[in-house]
Amino acid sequence: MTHHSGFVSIIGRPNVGKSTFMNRVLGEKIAIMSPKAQTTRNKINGIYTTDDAQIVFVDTPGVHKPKNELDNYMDTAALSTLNQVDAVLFMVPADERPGAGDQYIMSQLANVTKPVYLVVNKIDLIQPDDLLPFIDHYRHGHDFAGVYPISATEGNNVDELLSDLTSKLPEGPQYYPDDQLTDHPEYFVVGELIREQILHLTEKEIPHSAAVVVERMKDRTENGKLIIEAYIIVERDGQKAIVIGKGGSMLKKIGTRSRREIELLLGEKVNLKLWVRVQKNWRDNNQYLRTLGYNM
Ligand code: GDP
Ligand code: K
Ligand code: MG
Repeated sequence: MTHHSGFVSIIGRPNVGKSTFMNRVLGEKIAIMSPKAQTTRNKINGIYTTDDAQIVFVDTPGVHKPKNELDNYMDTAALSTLNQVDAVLFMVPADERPGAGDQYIMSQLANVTKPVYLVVNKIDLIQPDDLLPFIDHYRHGHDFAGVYPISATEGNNVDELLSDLTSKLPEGPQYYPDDQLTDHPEYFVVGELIREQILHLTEKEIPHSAAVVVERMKDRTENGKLIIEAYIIVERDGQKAIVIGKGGSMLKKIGTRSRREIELLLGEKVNLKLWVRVQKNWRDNNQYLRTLGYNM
């Protein structure tokens, strides 16, 4: 039996379900998900391993119009993958009309020589009849290697897409061990799980203004718990007050919920210590972006 391996980039507008799809394929949460745009800020590699293939999925930030240096970083992170991978999944939502954002991504796809698949996600939200004209519209814009209507949340058609994709990847060895799900360090995923709760629990500009830095996750307390110390970075004093909440109530909620997720990820008990820091305009500060791991 021949073994296939390669990198596959998942690209599309914010909120079409890229991270949800990758997590479904991996069977575990590697990339955080939320109904808010810009949930995914970095490229997240998810490693999918079967007997005859290993696919490294590159979950990218949604491509959108840049308003600051962080936005620029996110667009570059997404689009720069296009010619570095062995195949591309272009994901669009079945429940929304094609828009300017999709047109822009299509124009970028024109230069891609590797197979590009059109993945129409969220088919659970529409009537099957509504699908064909929709697909036709995209088909006119690119010669796709395949078209797959799927539901990332319910799983329809995902296996079919995976086996087609596998057959198109180059022959190659297994690069990572069977049980490795991502090549990001654990502290990165831990920081993301904390940021996910901030996305879910806060409103307006806070989700976009917040970053998380995990400073320490090693030593154990006497009762055997892993101590994790992390900072939530915001841009203004007012935001700090909101993230802390009345009598610390919001910070406590963020801490409790993310601790549960971190314990699931790591499979051990955690003592999570959270602080909030103000760093003015960090999203426009290239040097600070680098210290947060958003490396241009
Ligand atoms: P991303 O920004 O493209 O990574 O999108 P996310 O994976 O963060 O998902 C955005 C929102 O769409 C979340 O609220 C998901 O639960 C939802 N979503 C993703 N896939 C599906 C799907 O197949 N069906 C439905 N109904 N919702 C979905
Ligand atoms: K999202
Ligand atoms: Mg995402």
